[in-house]
Amino acid sequence: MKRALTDLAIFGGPEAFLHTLYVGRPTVGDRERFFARLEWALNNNWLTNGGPLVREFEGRVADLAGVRHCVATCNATVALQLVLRASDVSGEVVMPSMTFAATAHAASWLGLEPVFCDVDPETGLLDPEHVASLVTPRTGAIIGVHLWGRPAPVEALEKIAAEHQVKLFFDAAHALGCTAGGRPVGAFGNAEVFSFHATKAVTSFEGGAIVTDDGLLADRIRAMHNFGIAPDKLVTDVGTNGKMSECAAAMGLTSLDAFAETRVHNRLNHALYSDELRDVRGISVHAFDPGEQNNYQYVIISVDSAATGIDRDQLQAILRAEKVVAQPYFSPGCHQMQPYRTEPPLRLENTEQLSDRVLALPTGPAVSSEDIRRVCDIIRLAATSGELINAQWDQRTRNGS
Ligand code: T4K
Repeated sequence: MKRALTDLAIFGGPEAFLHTLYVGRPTVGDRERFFARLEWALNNNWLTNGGPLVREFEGRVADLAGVRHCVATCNATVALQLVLRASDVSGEVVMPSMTFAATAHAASWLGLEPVFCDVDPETGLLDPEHVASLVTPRTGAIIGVHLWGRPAPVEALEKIAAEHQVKLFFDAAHALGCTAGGRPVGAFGNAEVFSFHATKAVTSFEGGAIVTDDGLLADRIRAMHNFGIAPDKLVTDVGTNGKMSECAAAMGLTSLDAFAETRVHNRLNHALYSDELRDVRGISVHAFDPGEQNNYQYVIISVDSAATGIDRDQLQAILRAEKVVAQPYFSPGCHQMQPYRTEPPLRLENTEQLSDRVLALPTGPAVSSEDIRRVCDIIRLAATSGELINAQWDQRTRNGS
């Protein structure tokens, strides 16, 4: 256990971990099952273009989301593009700035204009009042993001979308298996999009899925993700290649098999982080609504530098030196990123404050209770030694280290 500043690796102490701890280690599940599925796909001589494993994966994701249709894709970014294009969205798309760049890129890549909205300062979720104020005749769609697996204010957004007759989609990249008002994420708005990237609670190496109850939209997306080829083999739309392969589906199915276990592990990890850090002034663990289901794939802390004396970036550097790779999800907000910056700068006060403070800590089945206790010891020591750290930090900077 580290007790003095000199114990911290950043000030010359030994690293706390032999092996690096990461946010979002892949949850591959039972390797034998994965290899068996892969072998089966190879024997089946069918590797992509809507093969049986992809169809099975789509069925299981649709069931989990409680919807009628699912189209699996090569990733969630392309899935978002497909949804927007297949829905004939034009003009502006209102979305939170507090999200991964992919949400904005998906719209921008199609020539649509992201209009960034502020978020609730506590939850990081879209502020419906601000959304309503940004909807104009140029608005083609609203994209809500279920940030860190917490459901966006779906009812309020559905009301705004209906009132203004604009399309509503949800970026549910973080929210597989989560609920909003007790209903599974997946069935809200016109369509929702999941990610099965390597770092997600369920992975297919790279992968995504569009889920919807709208059969016509699903048919159009299914054609569009396969070069615009309709079931009668005629090209009916400008399409792209957004398909999921059988190999990815084999991984996705195997990771899905392990999802219940992953979720329990993540929930226990989240509870342990919350317990361990409860009394640390200036550090708060973002809580999830106990009335909803969550996948707990992200453990997000907020660093109040006025209370700790150190800021989020310093804490991230201190952890990094100990071989703990924490991630500032998401910082900066999209509106402050180079492609989206404006002059004069757009100010989104809550997003800016939140994105300066948040840090995602390592979790997932690869992270044990012992790991978490050790990470929390480091955070506790750092958060209660702000003044001393800053004195030495200046010294390090002057020494050029
Ligand atoms: N919408 C939202 C709200 C999203 O968060 C995302 C993706 C998307 C849309 C788009 O989904 P996809 O098109 O990707 O399906 C990562 C992921 O690349 C990205 O998928 C994810 N969100 C985002 C939150 O995280 P980076 O740049 O932080 O990745 P990287 O390489 O720094 O890795 C993150 C952590 O995971 C590190 O601690 C290392 C560890 N890691 C990573 C990989 C790739 C592993 O342990 N194993 C691995 O294989 O973006």
